[in-house]
Amino acid sequence: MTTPSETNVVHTAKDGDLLFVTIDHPPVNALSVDVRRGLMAAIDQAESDASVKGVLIVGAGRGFIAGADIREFGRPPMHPILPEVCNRIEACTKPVVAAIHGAALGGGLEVAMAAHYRLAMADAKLGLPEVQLGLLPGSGGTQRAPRLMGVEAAVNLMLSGRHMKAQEAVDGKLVDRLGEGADVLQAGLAYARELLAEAAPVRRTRDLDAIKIGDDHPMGVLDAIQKDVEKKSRGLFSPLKVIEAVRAGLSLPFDEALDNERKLFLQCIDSPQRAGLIHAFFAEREVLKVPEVKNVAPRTVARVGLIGGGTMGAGIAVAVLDAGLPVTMIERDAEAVARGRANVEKVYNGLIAKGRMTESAKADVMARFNTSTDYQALAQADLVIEAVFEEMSVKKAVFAELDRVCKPQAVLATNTSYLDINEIAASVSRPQDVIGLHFFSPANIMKLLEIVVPTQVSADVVATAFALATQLKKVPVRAGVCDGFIGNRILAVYRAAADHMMEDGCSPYEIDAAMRAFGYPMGPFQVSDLAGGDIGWATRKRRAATRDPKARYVQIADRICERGWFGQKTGRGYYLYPAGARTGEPDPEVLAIIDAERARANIQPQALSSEQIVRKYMAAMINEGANVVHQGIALRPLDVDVTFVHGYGFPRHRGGPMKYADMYGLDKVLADIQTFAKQDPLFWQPSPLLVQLVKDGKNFDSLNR
Ligand code: 3H9
Repeated sequence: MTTPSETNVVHTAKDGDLLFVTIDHPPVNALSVDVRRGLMAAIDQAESDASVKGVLIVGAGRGFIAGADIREFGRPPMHPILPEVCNRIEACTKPVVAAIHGAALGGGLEVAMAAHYRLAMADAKLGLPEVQLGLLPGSGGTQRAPRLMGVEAAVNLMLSGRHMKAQEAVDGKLVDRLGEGADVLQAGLAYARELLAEAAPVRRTRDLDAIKIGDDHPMGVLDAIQKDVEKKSRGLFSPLKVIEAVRAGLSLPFDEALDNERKLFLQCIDSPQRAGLIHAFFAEREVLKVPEVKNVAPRTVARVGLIGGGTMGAGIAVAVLDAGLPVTMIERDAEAVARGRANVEKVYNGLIAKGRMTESAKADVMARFNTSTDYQALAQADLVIEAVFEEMSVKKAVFAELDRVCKPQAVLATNTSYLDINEIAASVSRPQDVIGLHFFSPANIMKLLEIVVPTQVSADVVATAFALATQLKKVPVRAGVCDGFIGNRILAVYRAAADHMMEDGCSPYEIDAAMRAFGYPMGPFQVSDLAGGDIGWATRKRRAATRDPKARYVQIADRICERGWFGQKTGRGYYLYPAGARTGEPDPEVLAIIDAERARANIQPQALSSEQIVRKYMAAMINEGANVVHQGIALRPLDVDVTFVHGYGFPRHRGGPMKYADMYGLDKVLADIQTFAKQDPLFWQPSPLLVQLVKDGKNFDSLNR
């Protein structure tokens, strides 16, 4: 007999003396206010019906519950709030069983921990990933997880945000039983009946004692973890709040510990980091929604070809091999083929050395890797990625070969980072098949993939590129054709602003330190030393003839390169790297070069504070970001945000440069630009889009919807 529940997203049904409760709120059963009300009503129903002896909670569809409804954060809370729901479930006087399949994350796992017994199917993913959203588990998770798993395991789960598999959760006592078979409802019903038959008691997690589980010295464990977090989390707010909540819970009565958790949770909710991280979460999903992909089936990609076995080509090969696809790499002669193969093997050998791969796993992967000097080997490839030298004539020669050998419908992709892909496409007989796939180095690690869409490309080729990105576990961003696309085009501008500041009076070390304090893992001059100064130098020389003679050009980098100081690989660049050190030391000779250049350019050096450095750097980035959106190179501001978070080390907790601009205030950004323009009006031209938005009182986010 089915009883209608109070909301249409939580259904209750009776099966003998068991009330089973199904959360049916696609796509991921997020705990929106209707679900929370439904769960409250279901427990009320169980309590008021004397014939009910136990309760079983399951999720419909793909999983149990993916957590609180993230879209509700930042709005006034609606009752019942999730902590109330969890407490109600735990207080139930009849045994409550949670049967978990798929995702049980955040508030989803907190619901399960508030139940009295837990079963997880083999496909379950259990986790408390709130820190990734700038939050802490705020429905009792910081108190119940330590009681079930022990302090150390629970804190590590919360701080890492990782997903645990079912067996690990059983081993770690988070879950009582591994479900058998494939049907969560059947497995859950069987377990619940078994418990009822045994007259299993109500077993409340709150009544367990965290101190008794696992660690003899939980305070010492917390101290050690806190030290580590302070060192590594670079100013993140919520990880320390997690520790604070757990620490307080070890000495406070349970209800007071919950009140304290709520207080800390609300501090996290109010933090700008929460706003930045949640923006990043949704932006990463929105970037997948591009017009070409809507209702268009991608082409099948079963075999991938690759031209070029340099660092980039090899990284792409590894990314494709890791996705389970076979790769055929073309190089110009046997020696280059051997080098390309060695570059690929080097990546896997590194993993073996770290104990993260076995020799036999490597052999399995390498069995899918083929090489040739003959383009004919690509005749059956479904998609070919060119990663050769960045020069139009070289690219066109490669594409002429591809045009000759590739089968009809093969996707022909270029990994160029700057060149005009429309021109490449126009050079072959099938421009509709040509697209840009701009990987970031190291291509097997960096998440960003700019999908550059030339004018003549067919929609199913774009759809194929997005499908491939998902298969490679990349974050794809659609970009239009222009010099540098989204990322490198904006980079060129804020990098120039950094050079201006260096010539005007800041040392590269001050600029790097300011950007690290902002949240970057490295400053721009450290990045330059890591990438190799020679690359930028070659580009500058190539562009010298076309550079606007009126534009400011800082020559410091050229002076450093002329000495053969290309960064880490030569032992010095902006920094000194004695005896192969990876962390650089300031170099007095570099400071002397900078002084000499200031004198040559007739500049009286003026110091800038860290805050002023960040303002100028960000103003340049935001202004060019606005231009890129205005000209349709990026579809929306959020595409710029995702590009910078995943390709350029932009601190994720700030959401991306455009989100940062919204939070800082677009009027303030514009005012900064207008001030800087007094010194250099050519460089600091306010973007028309920025001007318009300020005039209309709108922000970038208004263009994301
Ligand atoms: C929390 O629980 C706080 C509590 O401790 C305290 C509260 C007081 N809410 O990722 P997908 C949407 S914090 C709303 O593409 P997948 C998503 O935007 C929460 N919406 O699927 C997308 O929408 P669209 C802790 C959500 O299969 C659609 O669902 N939980 C939520 O690749 C499909 O998502 C988490 O942090 C949500 N919670 O991955 C888990 N989750 O189709 C966050 C997803 O319009 N979620 N959506 O673009 C995930 O990690 C993944 O979504 C999941 C599925 C692994 C579940």
